[in-house]
Amino acid sequence: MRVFIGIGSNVDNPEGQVNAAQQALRILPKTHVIASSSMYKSPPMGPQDQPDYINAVTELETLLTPHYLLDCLQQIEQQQGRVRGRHWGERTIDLDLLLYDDELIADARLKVPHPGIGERAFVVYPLAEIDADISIPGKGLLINLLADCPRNGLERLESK
Ligand code: ROI
Repeated sequence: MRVFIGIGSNVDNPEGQVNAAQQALRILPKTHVIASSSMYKSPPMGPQDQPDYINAVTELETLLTPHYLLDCLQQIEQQQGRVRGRHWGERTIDLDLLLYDDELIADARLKVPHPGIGERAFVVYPLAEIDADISIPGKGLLINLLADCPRNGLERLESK
Protein backbone atom coordinates (compact mmCIF):
# COMPACT_ATOMS: atom_id res chain seq x y z
CA MET A 1 0.00 0.00 0.00
CA ARG A 2 1.12 3.52 -0.78
CA VAL A 3 1.07 5.65 2.36
CA PHE A 4 1.97 9.24 3.19
CA ILE A 5 2.97 10.34 6.69
CA GLY A 6 2.95 13.98 7.81
CA ILE A 7 5.67 14.84 10.31
CA GLY A 8 5.80 17.95 12.49
CA SER A 9 7.76 19.26 15.47
CA ASN A 10 8.27 22.63 17.13
CA VAL A 11 10.21 21.93 20.34
CA ASP A 12 13.38 20.08 21.47
CA ASN A 13 15.40 20.50 18.25
CA PRO A 14 12.61 20.15 15.68
CA GLU A 15 14.85 19.23 12.73
CA GLY A 16 16.51 16.54 14.82
CA GLN A 17 13.09 15.26 15.87
CA VAL A 18 11.90 15.04 12.25
CA ASN A 19 15.12 13.23 11.28
CA ALA A 20 14.74 10.81 14.17
CA ALA A 21 11.14 10.05 13.20
CA GLN A 22 12.18 9.40 9.59
CA GLN A 23 14.89 7.01 10.83
CA ALA A 24 12.28 5.21 12.95
CA LEU A 25 10.01 4.85 9.90
CA ARG A 26 12.91 3.19 8.04
CA ILE A 27 12.97 0.28 10.47
CA LEU A 28 9.24 -0.46 10.57
CA PRO A 29 8.47 -4.06 9.65
CA LYS A 30 7.06 -4.83 6.18
CA THR A 31 7.68 -1.21 5.21
CA HIS A 32 9.99 0.71 2.90
CA VAL A 33 10.57 4.44 2.71
CA ILE A 34 10.01 5.53 -0.88
CA ALA A 35 10.58 9.28 -0.66
CA SER A 36 10.72 12.23 1.69
CA SER A 37 9.95 15.85 0.95
CA SER A 38 12.28 18.66 1.90
CA MET A 39 11.86 20.06 5.36
CA TYR A 40 9.66 23.13 5.64
CA LYS A 41 9.36 25.81 8.28
CA SER A 42 5.83 27.00 9.04
CA PRO A 43 4.20 29.38 11.49
CA PRO A 44 2.02 27.56 14.03
CA MET A 45 -1.54 26.74 13.11
CA GLY A 46 -3.30 27.18 16.46
CA PRO A 47 -2.10 29.29 19.38
CA GLN A 48 0.49 31.79 18.09
CA ASP A 49 2.56 31.89 21.29
CA GLN A 50 4.54 28.79 20.31
CA PRO A 51 7.61 28.30 18.09
CA ASP A 52 7.46 27.79 14.32
CA TYR A 53 7.17 24.19 13.16
CA ILE A 54 9.42 22.03 11.05
CA ASN A 55 7.28 19.88 8.76
CA ALA A 56 7.95 17.17 6.20
CA VAL A 57 6.08 14.38 4.44
CA THR A 58 7.40 10.85 3.93
CA GLU A 59 6.05 8.30 1.46
CA LEU A 60 6.03 4.63 2.49
CA GLU A 61 5.28 1.36 0.80
CA THR A 62 3.86 -0.93 3.50
CA LEU A 63 2.03 -4.16 4.11
CA LEU A 64 0.95 -3.01 7.59
CA THR A 65 -2.76 -2.36 8.11
CA PRO A 66 -3.84 1.24 8.76
CA HIS A 67 -4.54 0.65 12.45
CA TYR A 68 -1.35 -1.31 13.03
CA LEU A 69 0.58 1.45 11.29
CA LEU A 70 -1.17 3.99 13.54
CA ASP A 71 0.01 1.98 16.58
CA CYS A 72 3.54 2.13 15.20
CA LEU A 73 3.36 5.90 14.63
CA GLN A 74 2.11 6.46 18.17
CA GLN A 75 4.89 4.26 19.50
CA ILE A 76 7.48 6.40 17.68
CA GLU A 77 5.87 9.53 19.18
CA GLN A 78 6.16 7.95 22.63
CA GLN A 79 9.81 6.97 22.05
CA GLN A 80 10.58 10.58 21.18
CA GLY A 81 9.00 11.82 24.38
CA ARG A 82 5.73 13.22 23.07
CA VAL A 83 3.53 14.39 25.92
CA ARG A 84 -0.05 15.56 25.50
CA GLY A 85 -0.33 19.26 26.27
CA ARG A 86 -2.82 21.96 25.40
CA HIS A 87 -5.07 21.67 22.37
CA TRP A 88 -3.16 22.59 19.20
CA GLY A 89 -0.17 23.40 21.37
CA GLU A 90 3.55 22.74 20.94
CA ARG A 91 4.72 19.20 20.29
CA THR A 92 7.99 17.31 20.28
CA ILE A 93 6.84 15.13 17.40
CA ASP A 94 3.62 14.51 15.56
CA LEU A 95 3.15 11.72 13.01
CA ASP A 96 -0.08 11.84 11.03
CA LEU A 97 -1.32 9.13 8.71
CA LEU A 98 -2.31 11.41 5.81
CA LEU A 99 -3.17 8.91 3.08
CA TYR A 100 -3.43 5.13 2.98
CA ASP A 101 -3.70 4.05 -0.63
CA ASP A 102 -7.11 5.12 -1.92
CA GLU A 103 -8.86 4.20 1.34
CA LEU A 104 -11.44 6.25 3.18
CA ILE A 105 -11.38 5.42 6.88
CA ALA A 106 -13.50 7.14 9.53
CA ASP A 107 -13.74 5.40 12.86
CA ALA A 108 -13.26 6.47 16.45
CA ARG A 109 -9.47 6.16 16.28
CA LEU A 110 -8.52 6.98 12.76
CA LYS A 111 -9.62 9.28 9.97
CA VAL A 112 -7.97 8.89 6.57
CA PRO A 113 -7.47 11.03 4.57
CA HIS A 114 -6.41 13.21 7.46
CA PRO A 115 -9.30 15.69 7.93
CA GLY A 116 -7.18 18.86 7.77
CA ILE A 117 -5.24 17.75 4.71
CA GLY A 118 -6.50 20.31 2.17
CA GLU A 119 -6.33 23.36 4.43
CA ARG A 120 -2.81 22.83 5.70
CA ALA A 121 -0.07 24.36 3.57
CA PHE A 122 2.52 22.43 5.61
CA VAL A 123 0.93 19.18 4.33
CA VAL A 124 -0.21 20.11 0.80
CA TYR A 125 3.08 21.62 -0.43
CA PRO A 126 5.39 18.84 0.79
CA LEU A 127 2.99 16.23 -0.61
CA ALA A 128 3.03 17.95 -4.00
CA GLU A 129 6.82 18.03 -3.89
CA ILE A 130 6.83 14.22 -3.73
CA ASP A 131 4.07 13.71 -6.32
CA ALA A 132 1.95 16.48 -7.83
CA ASP A 133 -0.41 13.93 -9.40
CA ILE A 134 -1.79 12.47 -6.18
CA SER A 135 -5.54 12.30 -5.86
CA ILE A 136 -7.09 12.47 -2.41
CA PRO A 137 -10.04 10.17 -1.79
CA GLY A 138 -13.16 12.30 -1.32
CA LYS A 139 -11.33 15.56 -2.06
CA GLY A 140 -10.08 15.35 -5.62
CA LEU A 141 -6.73 16.19 -7.12
CA LEU A 142 -3.93 17.48 -4.93
CA ILE A 143 -3.06 20.18 -7.52
CA ASN A 144 -6.55 21.64 -7.10
CA LEU A 145 -6.18 21.73 -3.31
CA LEU A 146 -2.79 23.34 -3.83
CA ALA A 147 -4.29 26.08 -6.01
CA ASP A 148 -6.70 26.98 -3.18
CA CYS A 149 -4.15 26.74 -0.37
CA PRO A 150 -2.22 29.92 0.50
CA ARG A 151 1.33 29.25 1.68
CA ASN A 152 0.60 30.95 5.03
CA GLY A 153 4.28 31.70 5.56
CA LEU A 154 5.44 28.19 4.67
CA GLU A 155 9.13 28.17 3.74
CA ARG A 156 11.02 25.32 2.11
CA LEU A 157 14.37 24.80 3.82
CA GLU A 158 17.48 24.44 1.66
CA SER A 159 18.97 21.22 2.98
CA LYS A 160 16.85 18.18 3.80
N1 ROI B 1 1.12 24.00 12.80
C1 ROI B 1 2.14 23.82 11.94
N2 ROI B 1 2.63 24.89 11.28
N3 ROI B 1 2.66 22.60 11.68
C2 ROI B 1 2.19 21.50 12.31
O1 ROI B 1 2.70 20.38 12.06
C3 ROI B 1 1.14 21.63 13.22
N4 ROI B 1 0.62 20.55 13.86
C4 ROI B 1 -0.41 20.66 14.68
C5 ROI B 1 -1.06 21.99 14.99
C6 ROI B 1 -0.99 22.23 16.48
C7 ROI B 1 -2.49 21.94 14.52
N5 ROI B 1 -0.40 23.10 14.32
C8 ROI B 1 0.62 22.91 13.45
O2 ROI B 1 -0.89 19.57 15.24
